[in-house]
Amino acid sequence: MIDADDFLTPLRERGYDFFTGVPCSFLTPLINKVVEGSLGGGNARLDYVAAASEGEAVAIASGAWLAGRETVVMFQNSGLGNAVNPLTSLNHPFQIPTLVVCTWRGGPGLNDEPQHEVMGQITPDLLEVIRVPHLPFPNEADSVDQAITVATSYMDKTGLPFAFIMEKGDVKDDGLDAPTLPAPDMGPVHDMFTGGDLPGRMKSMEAILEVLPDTAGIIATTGKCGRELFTIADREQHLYQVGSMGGAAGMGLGAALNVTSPIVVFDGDGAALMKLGSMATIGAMRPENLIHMVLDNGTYDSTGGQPTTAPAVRFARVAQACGYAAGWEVDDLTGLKQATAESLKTPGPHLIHMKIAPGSMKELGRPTVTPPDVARRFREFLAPYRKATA
Ligand SMILES: Cc1ncc(C[n+]2csc(CCOP(=O)(O)OP(=O)(O)O)c2C)c(N)n1
Repeated sequence: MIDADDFLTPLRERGYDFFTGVPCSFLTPLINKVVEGSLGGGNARLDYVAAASEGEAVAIASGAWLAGRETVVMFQNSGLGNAVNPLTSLNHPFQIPTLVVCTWRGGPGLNDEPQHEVMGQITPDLLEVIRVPHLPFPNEADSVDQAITVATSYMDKTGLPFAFIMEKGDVKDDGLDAPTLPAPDMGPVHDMFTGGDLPGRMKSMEAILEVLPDTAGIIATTGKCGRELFTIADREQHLYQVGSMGGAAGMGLGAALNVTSPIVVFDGDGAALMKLGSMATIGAMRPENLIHMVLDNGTYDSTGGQPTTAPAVRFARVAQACGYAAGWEVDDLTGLKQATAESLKTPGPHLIHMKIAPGSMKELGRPTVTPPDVARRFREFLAPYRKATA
């Protein structure tokens, strides 16, 4: 058994000071110490984002890495299932590393709850299947450095995640309580819907690009959105998020928290619905430089136009209820440009709900630049705008 600081101090010395995740009772002593550090107490200068799901945590950490941070994602092995999609379709293709601390409920010798039985039996195997190498969490003070060295050298060499599997009692419980987050004020929603003919996704993105400054980083959701953005222009400030559907908002949050330049997320309605919890995380963390655009065609356009449930959803009002600074409801290019310009001028986070027509050009290209190159050039693009970390 080690103290939380036995692990956190050497981690911080190697630059790992951005944490996110979802709690597990086995993680309590570690996570509470991180939360305390993120709020300025004890082991100060750690950042912690309380994610709504483990998959979102992986996306947030990826965004933070793009903004220059070294990251740790902590969760229960139940949540490893939630994280499989981004670990395999975001970290792997883009070669984005993160140190995973995954607990082992239902592990050997534990008479645990029935819901942990299967995952308890397969946790190490599942990590191997998804190609995340792992070691037992270092639970003796003199084994911590060596374990961190193995993990970091693997991540440095491959650009891929590495996991520690934490068992019950690995970290001493010092009875620290984690404080709750403050409730943000509710911002306005500007209803600028006109009910006229809807422009398509491409025309809408072109209109937004006319307004955005060159300092803005843009993260485009999976499917045709990224492909269309690439077709309009391939620039270092564009990140085409192939895979990890629903992860664009989390990635945008992780990036926005760590840079001063505007971060703009081009989300789809289907993708936004898949990880709607991200809106609560964004509202709570309140990055002023984040503009979350939901390009809502009411369909899963990229997979053949099946209906989404978005016609029932006023995304800007959901965002408002989640604590965004402002929401905008637009359905024409004039309103879209105006909402974008206003969002750049006033502190966010902003959600712009843009209704668009389904469909895209017939011969749509795919990014010819590889995901690892896209990630690295985006990271370099953001480098001059990194916030100073203590
Ligand atoms: C986790 C996951 N589920 C399903 C898919 C398949 N898929 C790729 S794009 C897409 C549609 C996305 O819809 P939306 O976000 O509304 O964007 P649009 O295609 O309309 O631009 C789907 C279902 C996927 N890539 N990942």
